[in-house]
Amino acid sequence: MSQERHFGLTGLATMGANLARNVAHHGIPVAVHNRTTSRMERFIEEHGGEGPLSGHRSTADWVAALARPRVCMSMVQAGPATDAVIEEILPLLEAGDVLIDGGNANFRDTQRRHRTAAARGVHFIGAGVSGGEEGALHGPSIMPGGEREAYERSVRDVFEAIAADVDGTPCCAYVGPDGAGHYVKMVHNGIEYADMQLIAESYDLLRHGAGLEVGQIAERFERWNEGELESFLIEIAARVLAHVDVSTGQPLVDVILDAAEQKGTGRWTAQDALERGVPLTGITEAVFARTLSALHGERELAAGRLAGPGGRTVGDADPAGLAGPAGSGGRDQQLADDLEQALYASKIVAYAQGFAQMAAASEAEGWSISLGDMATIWRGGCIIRARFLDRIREAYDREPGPANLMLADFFAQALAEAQDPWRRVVARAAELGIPAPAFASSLAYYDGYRRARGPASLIQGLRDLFGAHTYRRVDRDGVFHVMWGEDGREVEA
Ligand code: NBP
Repeated sequence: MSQERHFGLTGLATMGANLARNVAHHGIPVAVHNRTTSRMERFIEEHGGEGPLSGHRSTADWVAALARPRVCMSMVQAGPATDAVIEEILPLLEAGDVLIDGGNANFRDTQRRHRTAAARGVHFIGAGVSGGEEGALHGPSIMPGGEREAYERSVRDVFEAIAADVDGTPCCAYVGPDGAGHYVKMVHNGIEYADMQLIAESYDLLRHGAGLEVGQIAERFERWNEGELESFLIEIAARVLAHVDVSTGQPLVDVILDAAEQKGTGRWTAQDALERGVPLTGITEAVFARTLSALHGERELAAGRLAGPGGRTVGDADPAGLAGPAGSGGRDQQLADDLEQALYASKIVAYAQGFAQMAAASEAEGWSISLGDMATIWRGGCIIRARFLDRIREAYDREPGPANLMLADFFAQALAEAQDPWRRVVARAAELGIPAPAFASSLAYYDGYRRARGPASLIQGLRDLFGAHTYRRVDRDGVFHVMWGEDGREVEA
């Protein structure tokens, strides 16, 4: 039985290959497989000597190589490919075996697959894995969901061994039943969208509003990375901005087509928020900003037609449609100085919204997700790892946790301190005609959330007039309607 492997992995593209290597580097025997055999053979040729790795040509041979109860992981493209793999593996497994899907599955698919596997007595673990190819190899953040007992018994040791580690704590924690792990991974990716959009808007405002050169912006990001904004995304933003294109000698950022692509997890996060009735403005604006960026041809047409501040349209000499503050070509030191705090405040809002969404889903789906644990496992390994996740963890570790992250003392104070520069940045962006949808929507959310009484009373009045939709009153219980077409008297509906 010494030939038997403890962990099986199928799908040896970027993520699967590096995860398999990571597991093997920890001395855990891994059996690997890939639909296209040549990819598996190449993998074994290049990495077979790094640890206890064995390659298998057929799914049946691969499953047979695993010790019972078998623990096997699929790391293939999300969607139909994952279904195809599961369909092939399930009949080969026995009751008590564990099947893990580590792809970026939609959590509703995970719930369905969980039911299918459970009908055969197989434990299904839907695990979100973040960190990209480097994370997969050196320590990702892992968000496993499914049957807790099976996870603890058969998977936990492996995942905790290969996950990133911050202060001795692994960036991996059981999230909750069925689709909870993939749900949390989806929100993680949504927050990543908002984070990246805020960084892109900061760059745009520093360059075309404050008048800084690309290299100066890279230096500024490096400096920001030494303070409250310290995070992987700020660090790599500095690297990308500092990079010079070899063939043209220009900053790389000037030769990359400005049309952002997406694989869908941001859109899922926004769709889920709409369905649950959770205000998720930052992430949703980030998704829309990517879709607007993709309308490249239309934007080029519009650039010469639609006027900006001062009636200016975009000319060849000024492709961004801007020439520094108020078109003067000069420096706006105030804007440059304000951006750090504005970015920090907007980032707090993006995380507050994402955590509120996870809380709402946890309640509705009966998952009992520990929000403090989620902040803990995102501190390392994943794309949104950031210094202030420690603060988020502290906020949710208190009992009772805050209804909204913005209400935790530390963040309420941080937002209060940041609000003046934050407001100036949003106002200045509007004056300059530089789009800053994530900054502006975050501020609007903050202002909307802190209003005890807002203008929705008028919306209710309008709905009652045109559609007899009724309204509730602030001074007594009941549902009311005004007889708009008659004498205007109020009746109880
Ligand atoms: P891809 O998402 O590009 O998937 C390629 C793998 O899927 C290959 O092994 C391919 O096999 C296999 N595959 C496909 Br496509 N269709 C298949 C089918 N019908 N049956 C069996 N295998 C099939 O790989 P990746 O970028 O390594 O990502 C793997 C998973 O991890 C995805 O779900 C992804 O969303 C998730 N993820 C990716 C990242 C990242 O940074 N890339 C980060 C976090 C999570 P073949 O070799 O035979 O074509």
